[in-house]
Amino acid sequence: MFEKILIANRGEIALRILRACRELGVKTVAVHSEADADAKYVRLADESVCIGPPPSAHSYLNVPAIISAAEVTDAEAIHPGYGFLSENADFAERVEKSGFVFIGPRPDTIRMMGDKVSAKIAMQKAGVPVVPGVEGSLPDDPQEIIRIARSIGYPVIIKAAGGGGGRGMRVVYTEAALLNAVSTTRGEAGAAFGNPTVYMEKYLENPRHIEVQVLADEHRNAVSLGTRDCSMQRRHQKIIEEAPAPGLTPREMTRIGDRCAEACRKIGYRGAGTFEFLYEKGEFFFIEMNTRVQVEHPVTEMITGIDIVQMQLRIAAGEKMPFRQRDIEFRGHSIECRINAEHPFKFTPSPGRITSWHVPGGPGIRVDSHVFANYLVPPYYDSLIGKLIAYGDTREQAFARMRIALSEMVVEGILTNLPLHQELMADREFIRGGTNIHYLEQKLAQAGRVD
Ligand code: MV4
Repeated sequence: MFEKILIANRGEIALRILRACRELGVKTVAVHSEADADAKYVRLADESVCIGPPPSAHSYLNVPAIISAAEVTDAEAIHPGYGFLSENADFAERVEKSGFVFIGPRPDTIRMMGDKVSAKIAMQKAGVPVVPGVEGSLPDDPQEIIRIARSIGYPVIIKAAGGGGGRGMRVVYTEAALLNAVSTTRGEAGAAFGNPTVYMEKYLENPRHIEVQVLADEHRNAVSLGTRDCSMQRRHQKIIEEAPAPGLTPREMTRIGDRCAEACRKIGYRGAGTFEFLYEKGEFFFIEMNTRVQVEHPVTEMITGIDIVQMQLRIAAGEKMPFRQRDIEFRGHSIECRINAEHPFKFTPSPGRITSWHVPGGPGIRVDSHVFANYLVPPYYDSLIGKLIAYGDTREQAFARMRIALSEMVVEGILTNLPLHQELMADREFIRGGTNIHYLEQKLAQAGRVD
């Protein structure tokens, strides 16, 4: 195991990584912006280095500053967390070329998954079900584009190869709208991602967003840690996640999990990863792969008993995973509510000083947060201030515990989305399980709460 690693992130995930390090006996270096100098994880870290002014572009995205910090502190490896540089293949490459271990997949794997066209082709080749349609990028020839759309059948969706996470997409319902949509998406993709490549898929109208967590080591062992349902989202920001995805049979879960683990072996994947699927009418369709630890990883930890962040470190250190697929047991149900510093129904950010902070507890409750009373939520970063995670033997018990936890939670001084969570945890349809990716936006629109 490493002696010392650098945590190239902030907020709750920096604290989460720090805790994993402590349990493994690994020393930590926190890097922080000027706005995060008084953060809890900075205090708790063995060493800390200020890497620049508050804006991320000058601090958490400042590659030379982060590499220098690793050099001066003698860190052996860098954990990128999520967001920021976590899926930047050039960063992973710079880290390795500078003689450090990047705690994540190989740079080439990150690069392949960053290009959504090559990711899809690789996964289809590796036996993962993908959205029906034509693989590869769209040609320039208008007649060819029209022919491809006809062969897929309307509605279709045009996506940027360099996009992902909901950026650079356009749904097309008629042939009349097709060519304009393609050229607009191309133009936007070129400007936003420096890559005008686009591809086309059948547009699934009412899918759920179900993902599969995997872990793979450098000794040919790859396992699936089961499914998560992340359909409760607004504008591609997830707000509630649960594991396992409700309503799937254990058989369905094993089947898709095994496909993902097998694909990891085939492509020589290393580390933690997530296969994102759209799920409609009992079928899974791969859309993207995330090559980082995700915000919602705790719900998987709760139902498997596996510490995903510790496993990332152990895999990066070249260790063999201490379990095989048959050793992994799924037990109970877990749900996570993301607590954001924002207006609960308008979703405008609400940074500022938290004057009081009381977190829930009791059986089956976990709180992942870097926040404390008198903490100042900076305006420069995303609004996530913590995650409430509930576990239960059944989905009903996990939900009941989450309702109690939400009722105990007190945050004063800023606005949070706690009232929205309380409403959703009492929502009939959500309680029944299986609501799709449009559910929250439709519910908000019906209540006249949209913008
Ligand atoms: C789709 C789709 C329907 N059909 N692809 C949005 C995020 C990006 N990861 C892929 N996305 C979608 N791709 C096909 N062929 C609908 C979405 C989508 C979505 C997906 C997951 C979670 C939330 C979403 C919200 C709107 C649209």
